[in-house]
Amino acid sequence: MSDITKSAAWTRLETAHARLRKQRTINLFDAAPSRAEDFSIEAAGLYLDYSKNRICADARAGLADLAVAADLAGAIGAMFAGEKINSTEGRAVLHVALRDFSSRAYKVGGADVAPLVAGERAKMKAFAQKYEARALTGFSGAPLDTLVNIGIGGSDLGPLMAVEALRPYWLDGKTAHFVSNVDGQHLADTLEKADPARTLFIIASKTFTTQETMTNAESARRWFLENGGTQKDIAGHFVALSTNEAAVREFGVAPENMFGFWDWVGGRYSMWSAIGLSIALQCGWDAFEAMLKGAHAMDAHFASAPIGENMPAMLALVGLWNRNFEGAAAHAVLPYDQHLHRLPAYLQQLDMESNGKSVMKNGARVNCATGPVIFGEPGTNGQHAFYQLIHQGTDIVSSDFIAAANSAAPVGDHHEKLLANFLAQTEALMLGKSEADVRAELAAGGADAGAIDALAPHRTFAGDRPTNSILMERLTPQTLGALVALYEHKVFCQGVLWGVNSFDQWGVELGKALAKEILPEIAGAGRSDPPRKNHDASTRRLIEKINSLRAR
Ligand code: G6Q
Repeated sequence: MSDITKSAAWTRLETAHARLRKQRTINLFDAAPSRAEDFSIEAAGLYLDYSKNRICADARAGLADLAVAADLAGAIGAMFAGEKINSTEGRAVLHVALRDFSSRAYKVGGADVAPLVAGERAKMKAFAQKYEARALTGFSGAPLDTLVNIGIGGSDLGPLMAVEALRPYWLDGKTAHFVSNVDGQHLADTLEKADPARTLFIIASKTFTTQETMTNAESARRWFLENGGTQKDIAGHFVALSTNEAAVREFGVAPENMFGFWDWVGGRYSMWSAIGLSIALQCGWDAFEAMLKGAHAMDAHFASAPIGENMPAMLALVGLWNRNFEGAAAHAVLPYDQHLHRLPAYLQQLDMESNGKSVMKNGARVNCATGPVIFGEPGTNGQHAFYQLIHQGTDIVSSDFIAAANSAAPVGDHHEKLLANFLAQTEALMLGKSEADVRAELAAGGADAGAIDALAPHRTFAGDRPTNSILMERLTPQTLGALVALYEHKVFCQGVLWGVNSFDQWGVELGKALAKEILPEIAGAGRSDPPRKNHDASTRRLIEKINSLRAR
């Protein structure tokens, strides 16, 4: 690992940027007639067009040099080889093993983990098939057909996003709910709709110690016991997804109802493991397996394609260009697909928890900006909300536009309109609108000179706002798997380039510890005269205020 800002490639990129910043992106198309083709990549059922970013062939060559300087190819090899690349936690990072159905070995500490993966997958498959066949019955003898997944962060966002994305694949008569927030309203609102006799609770927690999840799990168990279930019925209504067998047993879930995974599966990379059980139950095993295979197709491309033709690597490099050279501190994810409405939230965690770091693996401070702020909403909704800032704000925001050419639910000409918007936005963001064009348009509309002078600055768009377009034939389990794997590898590549560890999350751990410390100071259930700790004056006063409001 080296500091890329000290490399010759970085200097080359600075020179390229000084030249490019005076140019219009559209002029790069005039200079290179095959640009749209040259600046696009097709892999695993996805098509990426990155030609609407302000980079030229020389800048792209500089980015490829940067990948060499950071030994990106070596890092990809190290990940697939099971090396302990999560250095601060001493762990391998092998989510790619979870979606490989070949006989390839994945070694962790010398032992092949592929048979473990296959064994757990077989157990999940048998369970999912029983659920699909309505052969899992509850305490009344009725089939279980409602699942409540209790988990948070990596044990919630991926499965929830995928279940929403695969709505057309939902099995008849099945319902899935996701409870994550420790705010009791989340659980209460969910259980209001649930019939205990038909409900399967899935307690999803890698550590099985997370405060929010364990609190929700205990309250769910209490609700179950107060609403017709008995202690002996728990075995048939509660399953656990975890790496912590002892804690699962202590909670009261029998080992046969536990689906395991391993420390080399990071929380935010875990939807392919047992953590994805809710996807397999709600959408069927075949859809879950197809999603894994779609991700594997992207893995195979990622592991073998040269950097210049490698979709995740190029998405990462272009993202780095926008972040470090164009100064884009925020990146929007804009799926033109309602079923992908949780994708921005999912990617927020994937990207910001992975690369929201300011020291390199060797402990030295980074010398350039790292992960951007990720946000987004489905198009076209976002167009009527925050796109204004992307078009005309003072900051550069880069964006990914994602669409399927065909709809899973064609209604009239809705999809054509959706696609027209998808295309119009990226074109407008690149082209902008010159003041001369605005003036001509106003004049043609009959505006007088005074009105033209007053309005022209407001209606002028600078353009050159960088965008990527990601297109697929349709959103299926395969293309969803490929899309998520694309982003996982993009984030990995950027982490390698910036020299940070993308696989730890000390900020999350801090939050977990702090909330536990402060809990005894909140007046509530059986607590009075709470102890005072050495807080700052603002926090102390807020605690007093909360406690006095709760005492009324
Ligand atoms: C993910 C993070 C974090 C984690 C949650 C839930 O990479 O580590 O989001 O997934 O804190 O943790 P548990 O699964 O252990 O409950």
